[in-house]
Amino acid sequence: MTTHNSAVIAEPMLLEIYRRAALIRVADEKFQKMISSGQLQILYYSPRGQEILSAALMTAVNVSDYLVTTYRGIHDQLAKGIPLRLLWAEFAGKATGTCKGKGGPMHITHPESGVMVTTGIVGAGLPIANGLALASQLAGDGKVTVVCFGDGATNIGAFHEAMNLAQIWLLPVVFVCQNNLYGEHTPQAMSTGAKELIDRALGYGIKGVQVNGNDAFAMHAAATAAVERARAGGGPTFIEAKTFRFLGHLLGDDSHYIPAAEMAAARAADPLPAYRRELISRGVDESVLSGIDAGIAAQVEDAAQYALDSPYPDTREIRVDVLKSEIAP
Ligand SMILES: Cc1ncc(C[n+]2csc(CCOP(=O)(O)OP(=O)(O)O)c2C)c(N)n1
Ligand SMILES: [Mg+2]
Repeated sequence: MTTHNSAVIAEPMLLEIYRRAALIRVADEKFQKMISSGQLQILYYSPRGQEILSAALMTAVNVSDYLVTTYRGIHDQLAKGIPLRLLWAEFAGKATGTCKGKGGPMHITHPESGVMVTTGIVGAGLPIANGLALASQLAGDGKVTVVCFGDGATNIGAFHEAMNLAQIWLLPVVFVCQNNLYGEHTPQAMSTGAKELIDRALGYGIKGVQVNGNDAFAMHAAATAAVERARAGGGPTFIEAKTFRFLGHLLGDDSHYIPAAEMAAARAADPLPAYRRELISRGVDESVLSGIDAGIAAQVEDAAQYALDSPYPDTREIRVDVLKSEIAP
């Protein structure tokens, strides 16, 4: 497994990874507060613990590159660059959201940021990503599609079909398995015969990379290599990025099925504070990071208030955007 890669990442990029990861962390905490206090009534799948993975991954792609992600996708969506206000408003079901409040948290879509689909159907994103990548290949537009999914998704038929087809057609797609070791309440060993998920790539002749997803340097390097390879016509890569979810499957889950020692060890190695310490040890001034933190805190408060103040969609909107040729209200 790849951990700390010695490849040098320039300081602006290191700070950008920090900014995106910190934004995810603060937004996640605010979402939790709003849900616990009843200001927001949604099912919430926290990405807590997986912030660095997304930030390091999405800084390896362009805004115009495509992303397909899942219900546990707020880290990916924010790291890809969806404006915070629009994301928050969509989570709150408001007319100012990315999908005019009609998609909700499970269906975040914002093509302007390259976020093409968010799906609640486990494994469903992979064939869709192939479709996007095929369109790019045919158009020759040079775009790469990244699709994120969990370890549990690697047991779904669509995963296997999509991996096979992507390799045969050398599609410009990067399959990123965010392996947090659990699917709902089931540990990987109880649902999956293969010990290492990376081995699944072998069966399809796909290049497989196993990486510590919580290590920003290793994750960014692995993602950059996979994206460059796809863009150059080299075909797909399967990245197994090891990580951990700190708050169970969805908000309110007490994680009783996770051994206490496993949870404690994961929390002690919380990737975001570890990355912050690493940056300081590399000479980044703490005041620079604190300045980023302060800006994010204000941005999050602003977005949350924007969502609360925004109106719900008009009921006449219900039949609009359903079909390509819209039905007039
Ligand atoms: C096809 C399908 N089967 C089952 C479910 C119910 N379900 C929702 S999330 C989930 C667990 C998926 O785990 P994983 O892929 O590891 O993602 P994680 O939640 O850990 O990020 C399951 C089984 C579903 N949404 N879709
Ligand atoms: Mg999982």
